[in-house]
Amino acid sequence: MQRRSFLRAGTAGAIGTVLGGSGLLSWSPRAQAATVSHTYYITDGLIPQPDGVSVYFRGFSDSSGGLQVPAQPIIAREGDTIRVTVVNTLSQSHRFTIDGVVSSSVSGGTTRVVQFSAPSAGSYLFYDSTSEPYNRLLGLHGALAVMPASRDDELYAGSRRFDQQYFWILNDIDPAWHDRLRQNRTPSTPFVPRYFTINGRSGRPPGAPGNGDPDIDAMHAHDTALHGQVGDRTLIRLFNAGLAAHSVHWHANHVEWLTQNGVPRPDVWEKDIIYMRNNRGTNDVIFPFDRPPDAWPPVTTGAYPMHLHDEMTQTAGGGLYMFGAMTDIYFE
Ligand SMILES: [Cu+2]
Repeated sequence: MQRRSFLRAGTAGAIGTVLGGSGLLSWSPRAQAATVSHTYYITDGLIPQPDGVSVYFRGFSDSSGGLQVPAQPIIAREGDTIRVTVVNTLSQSHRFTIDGVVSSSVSGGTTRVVQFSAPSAGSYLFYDSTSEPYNRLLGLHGALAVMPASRDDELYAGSRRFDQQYFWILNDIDPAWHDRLRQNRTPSTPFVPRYFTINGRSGRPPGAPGNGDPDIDAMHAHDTALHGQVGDRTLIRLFNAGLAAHSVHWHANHVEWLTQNGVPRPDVWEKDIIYMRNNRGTNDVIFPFDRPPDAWPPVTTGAYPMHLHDEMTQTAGGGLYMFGAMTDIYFE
């Protein structure tokens, strides 16, 4: 196996702009610390859901005319300075927050440069903490990965190693809440999520509109579906931007569970299901792309699912099955 050092990341649903494709982001180790810059435009708009209903979202987008949920990830290294320019195109004030690292407000219609030192190696959710949790649920969230200073294949110095990495951000959507927030009013009904997304998309099973379209179908999206050959150890940085806790289940292999909510686990367990805490829970795991041990006769290629084992998340619109938070794993 050829060792590959690249990151898979990409755009989610976009409105009024051409999707950016899979957006493979290269990463290579460098001798010097650097300033990593990214500009986000806080925008809003409607994103169609699997049952055809268009729901209001806000996002940290790559252009003033687009809408991206979640934001494009930021990748930095320990020692770097991270410089995020936030252009708030909306009229209300919003924030750029990473818990324990930075929190800066950006008034409506203004631009603010948020500069901070990269925190220690690991995975971080950035989000708008204004009117928590509402703006986070509306889509104002994204991921920051900080690589160790000296290596491009470890999660933190001395961790188990990987060959490629992905970001999976989960969210739960209650359209009644989103509609209420669109009117700048506070939700007054219990939280009843009807859509469940991974990197902003839901599954589209065979026969459904959008099936197989990587811009729409979470089972085929370039930034969610895992692709690898046997031995291509794959780090997955998982984030839960939503209000519901989840149980994440991989088929084919167990994952090596490295961290939970930002803390390295004392023992690396190999598990097929892990718990995702709600409200900004995180996990880092390695999907090892080992030959699927339970297959007979033995195989080295094939497609397997990753889905959540809390059943509501596998539906959309209150019952459409296989239109929820799931993706596929391709042994190539
Ligand atoms: Cu399963």
